[in-house]
Amino acid sequence: MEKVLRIEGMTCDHCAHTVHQALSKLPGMNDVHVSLDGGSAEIDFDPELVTLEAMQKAVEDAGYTLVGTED
Ligand SMILES: [Cu+2]
Repeated sequence: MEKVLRIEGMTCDHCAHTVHQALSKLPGMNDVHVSLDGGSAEIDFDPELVTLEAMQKAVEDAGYTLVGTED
C-alpha cells in the first residue's frame, strides 16, 4: 500500500536522513522516499505488518511530527 506522510520539523538533509532511517527500520516498509522540500515521505508498506500508529511513533521518537497522510 502506498501513502504520503506529511512530516513537520525537517530542516536539513540530516533531518531527512534521520526520518528515512526511522521509517525504514520498521517491519513491512517496502520503500521510503523522504522529501525535505516537500516535508513528506512517500512510502510503500504492508498494512498487515506495520500501522500508521507505529510510523507516527517512529517519526516522533526521531524528533519530528507526523501531521497527516495522503493516499
Ligand atoms: Cu536537520
